[in-house]
Amino acid sequence: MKKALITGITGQDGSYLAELLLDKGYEVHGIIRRASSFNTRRIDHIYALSQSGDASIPFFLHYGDMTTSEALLDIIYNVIPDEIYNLAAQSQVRVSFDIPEYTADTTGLGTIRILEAMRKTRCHARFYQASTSELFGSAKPPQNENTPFEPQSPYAAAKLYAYWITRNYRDGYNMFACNGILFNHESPRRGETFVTRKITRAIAMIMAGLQKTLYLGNLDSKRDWGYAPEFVEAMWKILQQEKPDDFVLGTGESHTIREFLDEAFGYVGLDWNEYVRLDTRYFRPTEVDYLLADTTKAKEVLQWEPKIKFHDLVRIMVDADLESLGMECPGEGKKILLKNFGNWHRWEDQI
Ligand code: NDP
Ligand code: GDR
Repeated sequence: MKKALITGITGQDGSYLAELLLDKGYEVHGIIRRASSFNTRRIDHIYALSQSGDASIPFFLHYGDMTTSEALLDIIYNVIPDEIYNLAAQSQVRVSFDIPEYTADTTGLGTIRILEAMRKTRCHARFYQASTSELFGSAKPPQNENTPFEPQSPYAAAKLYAYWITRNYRDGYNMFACNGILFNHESPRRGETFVTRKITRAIAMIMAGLQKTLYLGNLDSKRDWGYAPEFVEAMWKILQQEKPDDFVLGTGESHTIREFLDEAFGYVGLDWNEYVRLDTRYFRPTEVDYLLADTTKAKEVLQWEPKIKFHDLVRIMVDADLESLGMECPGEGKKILLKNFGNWHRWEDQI
């Protein structure tokens, strides 16, 4: 049985990746950080299954923090993983302007702490680094593996360090270390402060009569939004290749925030102009205007191409947020998931 270690397992991607790897027969270990309130809601259903005595759910959690090596080293030494997925990060771009030093520590130095822990413990695991389209910043679209990086935030600058140190350890120490340069990917488990989820959650709250106004920032930036479960599958594929390499992953479709509002509010028959107000707090000192993935390499080498694009993604997210408030949903998103993946809440339904 292969063993995988996931940092950031309590996040959107970590939770989907844990499910995928368990489905593939892996023993899954995850690093969580101590908090005064519960931060495991995205993986509680997996934990519950693992506690039920079902031997097919080998799932283990360890306390650690990316800002210090102490636990990271011990965990890697004791678990001896075959694959490490480094997903932990202070991942909010706007917030990185408020806490740049902490962001550099977690998102940038956190990566070297894992790589050094691997080196010191002679761990030969394959290593995946969660790199990002934010690295491209103001570079002209479409962006691919050869596009020069022009980071536009403390978050992106920290990820730039992580990207290069991953390549450096690959070249210098012959490690199987890879970067997945992922464009935005969303889901019903997306953090509530990211713009897509903020919008779909607000729609559900408005429909339920619990919210009247949605405050947003820049509506003109363009993003290439995909569906997170498909992207974690590509992370795994990257580590199954014969040689370590870096890959851009996205949908090849880009839309403005305005278009997301049109699509999401339109889906439930509302006009967003009646609810959305601008709040300068959500503007960034420097913005990334236009991201659009050129995924030629991923298609050719990984044979990976996402099925879910903008139109379907919006429906999946709005349906899920309406359902989570106990509201009736139009149901197109549910149908899309059933058609493409044969399920709706696959893992949650097993509890
Ligand atoms: P989330 O913000 O949902 O999850 C981040 C994870 O990192 C959480 O588990 C969080 O723990 C953990 N974390 C944060 N700080 C620390 C710390 N100091 N020590 C230990 N753990 C910490 O991110 P996503 O799942 O969306 O993204 C996963 C990774 O991929 C991130 O690195 C992100 O930057 C990157 N990425 C994401 C993209 C996207 O569109 N989603 C696109 C490209 C890259 P807690 O739950 O306790 O906060
Ligand atoms: P991003 O995602 O910065 O692309 O980073 P986010 O959803 O935060 O912003 C996307 C765009 O929407 C604009 N925007 C707002 N954003 C937020 N969060 N809140 C608002 O109210 C709002 N109004 C407008 C932003 O200005 C921006 O242009 C995400 C994260 O997951 C990163 O970790 C990851 O690396 C990148 O995607 C790829």
